[in-house]
Amino acid sequence: MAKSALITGITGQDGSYLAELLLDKGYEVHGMVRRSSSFNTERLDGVYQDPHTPNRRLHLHHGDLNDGVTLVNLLREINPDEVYNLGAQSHVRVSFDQPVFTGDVTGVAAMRLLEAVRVARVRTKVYQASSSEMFGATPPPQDERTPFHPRSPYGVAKLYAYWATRNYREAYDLFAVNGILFNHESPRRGETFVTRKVTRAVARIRAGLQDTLWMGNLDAVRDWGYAPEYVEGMWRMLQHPVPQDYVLATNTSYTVRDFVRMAFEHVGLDWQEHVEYDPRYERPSEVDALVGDYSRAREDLGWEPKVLTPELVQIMVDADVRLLEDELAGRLVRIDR
Ligand code: NDP
Ligand code: GDR
Repeated sequence: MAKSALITGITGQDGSYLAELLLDKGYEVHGMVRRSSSFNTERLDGVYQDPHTPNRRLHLHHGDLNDGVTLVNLLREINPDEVYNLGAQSHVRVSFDQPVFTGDVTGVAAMRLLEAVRVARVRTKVYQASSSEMFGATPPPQDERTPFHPRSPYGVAKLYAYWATRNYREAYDLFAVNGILFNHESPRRGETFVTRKVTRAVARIRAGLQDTLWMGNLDAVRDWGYAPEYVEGMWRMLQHPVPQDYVLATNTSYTVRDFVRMAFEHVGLDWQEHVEYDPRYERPSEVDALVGDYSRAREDLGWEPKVLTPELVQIMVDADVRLLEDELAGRLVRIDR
Protein backbone atom coordinates (compact mmCIF):
# COMPACT_ATOMS: atom_id res chain seq x y z
CA MET A 1 0.00 0.00 0.00
CA ALA A 2 1.21 3.50 -0.81
CA LYS A 3 2.20 5.61 2.20
CA SER A 4 0.16 8.69 2.98
CA ALA A 5 1.13 12.07 4.41
CA LEU A 6 -0.68 15.14 5.68
CA ILE A 7 1.08 18.47 5.16
CA THR A 8 0.03 21.66 6.94
CA GLY A 9 1.35 24.74 5.15
CA ILE A 10 1.27 22.92 1.80
CA THR A 11 0.69 26.21 -0.06
CA GLY A 12 3.96 27.69 1.25
CA GLN A 13 7.49 27.42 -0.15
CA ASP A 14 8.46 24.23 1.68
CA GLY A 15 5.01 22.64 1.54
CA SER A 16 4.95 22.81 -2.25
CA TYR A 17 8.42 21.25 -2.64
CA LEU A 18 7.62 18.58 -0.06
CA ALA A 19 4.36 17.70 -1.84
CA GLU A 20 6.32 17.22 -5.08
CA LEU A 21 8.94 15.08 -3.35
CA LEU A 22 6.38 12.81 -1.69
CA LEU A 23 4.33 12.44 -4.88
CA ASP A 24 7.55 11.42 -6.67
CA LYS A 25 8.09 8.81 -3.98
CA GLY A 26 4.63 7.35 -4.60
CA TYR A 27 2.86 8.84 -1.55
CA GLU A 28 -0.78 9.77 -1.31
CA VAL A 29 -0.44 13.44 -0.32
CA HIS A 30 -3.04 15.39 1.66
CA GLY A 31 -2.65 19.09 2.22
CA MET A 32 -4.48 21.42 4.56
CA VAL A 33 -5.35 24.72 2.91
CA ARG A 34 -6.82 27.88 4.43
CA ARG A 35 -9.87 29.23 2.74
CA SER A 36 -8.98 32.48 1.03
CA SER A 37 -10.98 35.00 -1.01
CA SER A 38 -8.45 34.59 -3.81
CA PHE A 39 -6.50 31.57 -5.06
CA ASN A 40 -3.62 30.68 -2.73
CA THR A 41 -2.43 27.44 -4.35
CA GLU A 42 -0.16 28.98 -7.02
CA ARG A 43 2.92 27.13 -5.78
CA LEU A 44 1.07 23.84 -6.28
CA ASP A 45 0.15 24.53 -9.90
CA GLY A 46 2.75 22.06 -11.16
CA VAL A 47 1.25 19.12 -9.23
CA TYR A 48 -2.39 20.15 -8.85
CA GLN A 49 -4.86 17.50 -9.97
CA ASP A 50 -8.46 18.29 -10.77
CA PRO A 51 -10.83 16.47 -8.36
CA HIS A 52 -12.14 14.52 -11.36
CA THR A 53 -8.73 13.08 -12.25
CA PRO A 54 -8.87 9.29 -11.84
CA ASN A 55 -6.54 7.82 -9.16
CA ARG A 56 -5.28 11.24 -8.18
CA ARG A 57 -2.80 11.28 -5.30
CA LEU A 58 -2.92 14.95 -4.24
CA HIS A 59 -5.88 15.93 -2.09
CA LEU A 60 -6.46 19.40 -0.64
CA HIS A 61 -8.66 19.89 2.44
CA HIS A 62 -9.89 23.12 3.96
CA GLY A 63 -8.65 23.64 7.50
CA ASP A 64 -6.76 25.93 9.83
CA LEU A 65 -4.16 25.22 12.48
CA ASN A 66 -6.21 27.24 14.93
CA ASP A 67 -9.21 24.92 14.46
CA GLY A 68 -8.54 21.81 16.55
CA VAL A 69 -11.79 20.01 15.69
CA THR A 70 -10.94 20.06 12.00
CA LEU A 71 -7.46 18.73 12.78
CA VAL A 72 -8.93 15.74 14.63
CA ASN A 73 -11.45 15.10 11.85
CA LEU A 74 -8.81 15.28 9.13
CA LEU A 75 -6.47 12.94 11.00
CA ARG A 76 -9.25 10.39 11.54
CA GLU A 77 -10.35 10.60 7.91
CA ILE A 78 -6.88 10.39 6.36
CA ASN A 79 -5.11 8.24 8.97
CA PRO A 80 -1.73 9.36 7.56
CA ASP A 81 1.58 7.56 8.03
CA GLU A 82 3.34 10.91 8.35
CA VAL A 83 2.31 14.45 9.33
CA TYR A 84 4.48 17.44 8.43
CA ASN A 85 3.60 20.56 10.40
CA LEU A 86 4.90 23.36 8.16
CA GLY A 87 2.04 25.84 8.67
CA ALA A 88 2.99 29.03 10.52
CA GLN A 89 3.00 32.81 10.54
CA SER A 90 6.60 32.53 9.43
CA HIS A 91 7.73 36.15 9.07
CA VAL A 92 10.01 37.31 11.90
CA ARG A 93 9.45 41.07 11.39
CA VAL A 94 5.67 40.60 11.21
CA SER A 95 5.76 38.64 14.47
CA PHE A 96 6.63 41.89 16.27
CA ASP A 97 3.43 43.44 14.85
CA GLN A 98 1.28 40.39 15.65
CA PRO A 99 3.00 38.71 18.61
CA VAL A 100 -0.01 37.00 20.18
CA PHE A 101 -1.44 35.80 16.86
CA THR A 102 2.00 34.45 15.95
CA GLY A 103 2.12 32.70 19.32
CA ASP A 104 -1.19 30.99 18.48
CA VAL A 105 -0.48 29.78 14.96
CA THR A 106 3.28 29.24 15.12
CA GLY A 107 3.48 27.99 18.71
CA VAL A 108 0.31 26.71 20.36
CA ALA A 109 -0.99 25.23 17.11
CA ALA A 110 1.81 22.67 17.17
CA MET A 111 0.51 21.48 20.55
CA ARG A 112 -3.01 21.48 19.10
CA LEU A 113 -1.85 19.23 16.28
CA LEU A 114 0.05 16.86 18.58
CA GLU A 115 -2.96 16.61 20.87
CA ALA A 116 -5.17 16.00 17.85
CA VAL A 117 -2.89 13.10 16.86
CA ARG A 118 -3.21 11.69 20.40
CA VAL A 119 -6.99 11.97 20.71
CA ALA A 120 -7.65 10.83 17.13
CA ARG A 121 -5.66 7.67 18.05
CA VAL A 122 -3.84 7.58 14.72
CA ARG A 123 -0.39 5.98 14.50
CA THR A 124 1.52 8.63 12.61
CA LYS A 125 4.99 10.11 12.65
CA VAL A 126 5.12 13.88 13.16
CA TYR A 127 7.61 16.36 11.73
CA GLN A 128 7.72 19.82 13.37
CA ALA A 129 9.21 22.71 11.37
CA SER A 130 11.51 24.16 14.01
CA SER A 131 13.83 27.03 13.27
CA SER A 132 17.35 28.36 13.78
CA GLU A 133 15.59 31.51 15.05
CA MET A 134 15.30 29.62 18.36
CA PHE A 135 19.08 30.06 18.81
CA GLY A 136 18.69 33.82 18.39
CA ALA A 137 21.39 35.55 20.41
CA THR A 138 23.57 32.47 20.99
CA PRO A 139 26.65 32.87 18.78
CA PRO A 140 27.48 30.43 15.95
CA PRO A 141 28.17 27.72 15.08
CA GLN A 142 24.85 26.32 16.32
CA ASP A 143 23.93 22.63 16.52
CA GLU A 144 21.37 20.42 18.32
CA ARG A 145 23.06 21.00 21.70
CA THR A 146 23.30 24.81 21.47
CA PRO A 147 21.31 26.72 24.13
CA PHE A 148 18.28 28.64 22.88
CA HIS A 149 17.86 32.40 23.20
CA PRO A 150 15.07 33.55 20.85
CA ARG A 151 14.97 37.22 19.84
CA SER A 152 11.45 37.60 18.41
CA PRO A 153 7.87 36.55 19.15
CA TYR A 154 8.31 34.16 16.20
CA GLY A 155 11.38 32.57 17.83
CA VAL A 156 9.58 32.31 21.16
CA ALA A 157 6.58 30.65 19.49
CA LYS A 158 8.82 28.16 17.65
CA LEU A 159 10.49 27.28 20.94
CA TYR A 160 7.11 26.42 22.47
CA ALA A 161 6.38 24.17 19.48
CA TYR A 162 9.83 22.58 19.77
CA TRP A 163 9.32 21.64 23.41
CA ALA A 164 5.75 20.47 22.76
CA THR A 165 7.16 18.07 20.16
CA ARG A 166 9.83 16.76 22.50
CA ASN A 167 7.34 16.44 25.32
CA TYR A 168 4.92 14.33 23.24
CA ARG A 169 7.82 12.13 22.19
CA GLU A 170 8.80 11.57 25.82
CA ALA A 171 5.31 11.40 27.34
CA TYR A 172 3.44 9.31 24.76
CA ASP A 173 6.23 7.57 22.88
CA LEU A 174 5.12 9.38 19.74
CA PHE A 175 7.53 9.39 16.78
CA ALA A 176 7.77 13.20 16.73
CA VAL A 177 10.87 15.09 15.60
CA ASN A 178 12.08 18.65 15.26
CA GLY A 179 13.92 19.65 12.12
CA ILE A 180 15.87 22.73 13.18
CA LEU A 181 16.25 24.33 9.79
CA PHE A 182 18.44 27.29 8.96
CA ASN A 183 17.28 29.76 6.28
CA HIS A 184 16.46 28.04 3.02
CA GLU A 185 15.32 29.81 -0.09
CA SER A 186 14.23 29.26 -3.67
CA PRO A 187 12.40 30.98 -6.51
CA ARG A 188 9.23 30.11 -4.55
CA ARG A 189 10.31 32.07 -1.47
CA GLY A 190 7.74 34.61 -0.22
CA GLU A 191 8.40 38.04 -1.74
CA THR A 192 8.99 39.84 1.59
CA PHE A 193 11.81 37.61 2.89
CA VAL A 194 15.14 39.28 2.27
CA THR A 195 16.53 36.98 -0.46
CA ARG A 196 13.47 37.08 -2.68
CA LYS A 197 12.92 40.78 -2.02
CA VAL A 198 16.44 41.38 -3.35
CA THR A 199 16.32 39.04 -6.37
CA ARG A 200 12.90 40.36 -7.41
CA ALA A 201 14.13 43.96 -7.15
CA VAL A 202 17.28 43.13 -9.14
CA ALA A 203 15.11 41.81 -11.98
CA ARG A 204 12.94 44.93 -11.90
CA ILE A 205 15.90 47.35 -11.74
CA ARG A 206 17.57 45.52 -14.62
CA ALA A 207 14.37 45.93 -16.65
CA GLY A 208 14.15 49.64 -15.82
CA LEU A 209 10.92 49.24 -13.83
CA GLN A 210 12.40 50.32 -10.50
CA ASP A 211 15.41 52.32 -9.42
CA THR A 212 15.79 51.94 -5.66
CA LEU A 213 15.73 49.01 -3.25
CA TRP A 214 14.98 49.95 0.37
CA MET A 215 16.67 47.68 2.90
CA GLY A 216 17.13 47.28 6.65
CA ASN A 217 20.14 45.76 8.46
CA LEU A 218 22.79 44.66 5.96
CA ASP A 219 25.18 43.34 8.62
CA ALA A 220 23.14 40.29 9.68
CA VAL A 221 24.88 36.97 8.94
CA ARG A 222 22.82 34.06 7.65
CA ASP A 223 23.35 30.50 6.43
CA TRP A 224 21.25 30.30 3.27
CA GLY A 225 20.57 26.91 1.64
CA TYR A 226 18.30 25.65 -1.14
CA ALA A 227 14.75 24.67 -0.12
CA PRO A 228 14.27 21.53 -2.32
CA GLU A 229 17.27 19.93 -0.58
CA TYR A 230 15.88 20.75 2.87
CA VAL A 231 12.52 19.05 2.28
CA GLU A 232 14.45 15.89 1.38
CA GLY A 233 16.08 16.19 4.81
CA MET A 234 12.66 16.49 6.50
CA TRP A 235 11.56 13.25 4.86
CA ARG A 236 14.77 11.46 5.85
CA MET A 237 14.22 12.41 9.51
CA LEU A 238 10.92 10.50 9.48
CA GLN A 239 12.52 7.43 7.83
CA HIS A 240 15.25 7.14 10.47
CA PRO A 241 14.56 4.28 12.94
CA VAL A 242 14.98 6.54 15.99
CA PRO A 243 13.08 9.82 16.47
CA GLN A 244 15.68 12.55 16.96
CA ASP A 245 16.01 16.28 16.34
CA TYR A 246 18.29 17.46 13.53
CA VAL A 247 19.87 20.69 12.31
CA LEU A 248 19.84 21.24 8.53
CA ALA A 249 22.16 24.00 7.31
CA THR A 250 25.12 24.59 4.99
CA ASN A 251 27.66 25.66 7.66
CA THR A 252 28.62 28.70 5.57
CA SER A 253 28.05 32.36 6.37
CA TYR A 254 27.29 35.46 4.35
CA THR A 255 26.01 38.87 5.35
CA VAL A 256 22.84 40.34 3.87
CA ARG A 257 25.20 42.83 2.16
CA ASP A 258 27.08 39.92 0.51
CA PHE A 259 23.80 38.52 -0.79
CA VAL A 260 22.78 41.92 -2.19
CA ARG A 261 26.16 42.44 -3.85
CA MET A 262 26.20 38.99 -5.47
CA ALA A 263 22.65 39.42 -6.77
CA PHE A 264 23.35 42.78 -8.42
CA GLU A 265 26.71 41.60 -9.79
CA HIS A 266 25.04 38.61 -11.42
CA VAL A 267 23.24 40.96 -13.83
CA GLY A 268 26.15 43.41 -14.16
CA LEU A 269 24.82 46.10 -11.79
CA ASP A 270 26.51 47.96 -8.90
CA TRP A 271 24.38 47.51 -5.77
CA GLN A 272 25.64 50.73 -4.19
CA GLU A 273 23.93 52.76 -6.91
CA HIS A 274 20.51 51.33 -6.02
CA VAL A 275 20.29 50.30 -2.35
CA GLU A 276 19.05 52.75 0.32
CA TYR A 277 18.49 52.33 4.04
CA ASP A 278 14.98 52.34 5.55
CA PRO A 279 14.72 51.82 9.32
CA ARG A 280 11.22 50.33 8.97
CA TYR A 281 12.87 47.02 7.98
CA GLU A 282 14.86 46.82 11.22
CA ARG A 283 13.63 44.53 14.00
CA PRO A 284 13.27 45.65 17.66
CA SER A 285 15.76 42.90 18.51
CA GLU A 286 17.86 41.30 15.78
CA VAL A 287 19.46 37.89 15.32
CA ASP A 288 23.01 38.86 14.38
CA ALA A 289 24.49 35.60 13.17
CA LEU A 290 23.25 32.09 12.34
CA VAL A 291 25.58 29.42 10.98
CA GLY A 292 24.55 25.80 11.38
CA ASP A 293 26.60 22.68 12.08
CA TYR A 294 24.69 19.84 10.39
CA SER A 295 27.12 17.02 11.32
CA ARG A 296 24.42 14.90 12.98
CA ALA A 297 22.22 14.98 9.86
CA ARG A 298 25.21 14.09 7.68
CA GLU A 299 26.19 11.15 9.87
CA ASP A 300 22.73 9.72 10.65
CA LEU A 301 20.75 10.65 7.54
CA GLY A 302 23.46 10.97 4.87
CA TRP A 303 22.11 14.47 4.24
CA GLU A 304 24.43 17.05 2.71
CA PRO A 305 23.63 20.39 1.02
CA LYS A 306 24.85 20.75 -2.56
CA VAL A 307 23.70 24.25 -3.51
CA LEU A 308 25.55 26.89 -1.49
CA THR A 309 24.68 30.57 -1.21
CA PRO A 310 26.52 31.95 -4.31
CA GLU A 311 24.79 29.41 -6.58
CA LEU A 312 21.47 29.99 -4.80
CA VAL A 313 21.75 33.72 -5.58
CA GLN A 314 22.16 32.91 -9.27
CA ILE A 315 19.25 30.44 -9.32
CA MET A 316 16.96 33.01 -7.71
CA VAL A 317 18.03 36.00 -9.81
CA ASP A 318 17.74 34.01 -13.04
CA ALA A 319 14.27 32.79 -12.05
CA ASP A 320 13.07 36.32 -11.22
CA VAL A 321 14.48 37.70 -14.48
CA ARG A 322 12.62 34.98 -16.42
CA LEU A 323 9.44 35.47 -14.42
CA LEU A 324 9.43 39.22 -15.09
CA GLU A 325 10.12 38.73 -18.79
CA ASP A 326 7.20 36.31 -19.00
CA GLU A 327 4.92 38.67 -17.06
CA LEU A 328 5.85 41.55 -19.35
CA ALA A 329 5.19 39.37 -22.37
CA GLY A 330 1.79 38.47 -20.93
CA ARG A 331 2.62 34.78 -20.73
CA LEU A 332 1.04 32.57 -18.07
CA VAL A 333 3.80 30.85 -16.12
CA ARG A 334 4.59 28.93 -12.99
CA ILE A 335 6.76 30.91 -10.57
CA ASP A 336 9.83 28.70 -10.97
CA ARG A 337 9.26 27.09 -14.29
P1 NDP B 1 5.75 30.05 4.17
O1 NDP B 1 5.49 31.31 4.89
O2 NDP B 1 6.12 30.06 2.73
O3 NDP B 1 4.46 29.08 4.33
C1 NDP B 1 3.71 29.06 5.51
C2 NDP B 1 2.50 28.17 5.28
O4 NDP B 1 1.70 28.17 6.47
C3 NDP B 1 1.56 28.64 4.16
O5 NDP B 1 1.07 27.50 3.48
C4 NDP B 1 0.44 29.31 4.92
O6 NDP B 1 -0.78 29.34 4.24
C5 NDP B 1 0.35 28.37 6.12
N1 NDP B 1 -0.40 28.93 7.24
C6 NDP B 1 -0.27 30.13 7.82
N2 NDP B 1 -1.16 30.28 8.82
C7 NDP B 1 -1.88 29.14 8.86
C8 NDP B 1 -2.97 28.69 9.65
N3 NDP B 1 -3.49 29.45 10.62
N4 NDP B 1 -3.47 27.46 9.43
C9 NDP B 1 -2.95 26.67 8.45
N5 NDP B 1 -1.93 27.04 7.66
C10 NDP B 1 -1.40 28.26 7.87
O7 NDP B 1 6.87 29.27 5.02
P2 NDP B 1 8.05 28.28 4.52
O8 NDP B 1 7.50 27.34 3.54
O9 NDP B 1 9.26 29.09 4.22
O10 NDP B 1 8.39 27.52 5.89
C11 NDP B 1 7.69 26.34 6.28
C12 NDP B 1 7.79 26.18 7.78
O11 NDP B 1 9.15 26.07 8.17
C13 NDP B 1 7.23 27.34 8.60
O12 NDP B 1 6.69 26.81 9.78
C14 NDP B 1 8.45 28.18 8.93
O13 NDP B 1 8.24 28.93 10.10
C15 NDP B 1 9.49 27.09 9.11
N6 NDP B 1 10.86 27.45 8.83
C16 NDP B 1 11.18 28.03 7.62
C17 NDP B 1 12.49 28.29 7.31
C18 NDP B 1 12.88 28.91 6.02
O14 NDP B 1 14.01 29.38 5.90
N7 NDP B 1 12.03 28.90 4.99
C19 NDP B 1 13.58 27.96 8.27
C20 NDP B 1 13.12 27.33 9.49
C21 NDP B 1 11.81 27.08 9.74
P3 NDP B 1 -1.17 30.56 3.20
O15 NDP B 1 -0.51 30.21 1.90
O16 NDP B 1 -2.64 30.48 3.17
O17 NDP B 1 -0.62 31.82 3.81
P1 GDR C 1 14.73 35.59 8.85
O1 GDR C 1 14.54 35.94 7.31
O2 GDR C 1 14.32 36.69 9.74
O3 GDR C 1 16.15 35.09 8.99
O4 GDR C 1 13.68 34.39 9.03
P2 GDR C 1 14.42 37.30 6.51
O5 GDR C 1 14.75 36.96 5.11
O6 GDR C 1 13.14 38.00 6.77
O7 GDR C 1 15.59 38.22 7.14
C1 GDR C 1 16.95 37.83 7.08
C2 GDR C 1 17.83 38.98 7.56
O8 GDR C 1 17.78 40.06 6.62
C3 GDR C 1 17.65 41.28 7.34
N1 GDR C 1 17.04 42.31 6.47
C4 GDR C 1 15.81 42.26 5.95
N2 GDR C 1 14.85 41.31 6.03
C5 GDR C 1 13.68 41.53 5.35
N3 GDR C 1 12.72 40.57 5.39
N4 GDR C 1 13.48 42.66 4.62
C6 GDR C 1 14.42 43.65 4.53
O9 GDR C 1 14.21 44.66 3.88
C7 GDR C 1 15.65 43.44 5.22
N5 GDR C 1 16.78 44.15 5.33
C8 GDR C 1 17.62 43.47 6.09
C9 GDR C 1 16.81 40.91 8.55
O10 GDR C 1 16.91 41.91 9.57
C10 GDR C 1 17.41 39.57 8.91
O11 GDR C 1 18.55 39.75 9.71
C11 GDR C 1 13.57 33.37 8.05
C12 GDR C 1 12.10 32.91 8.02
O12 GDR C 1 11.93 32.03 6.94
C13 GDR C 1 11.75 32.16 9.30
O13 GDR C 1 10.45 31.60 9.16
C14 GDR C 1 12.77 31.05 9.52
O14 GDR C 1 12.49 30.36 10.70
C15 GDR C 1 14.17 31.65 9.59
O15 GDR C 1 14.44 32.31 8.35
C16 GDR C 1 15.25 30.58 9.79
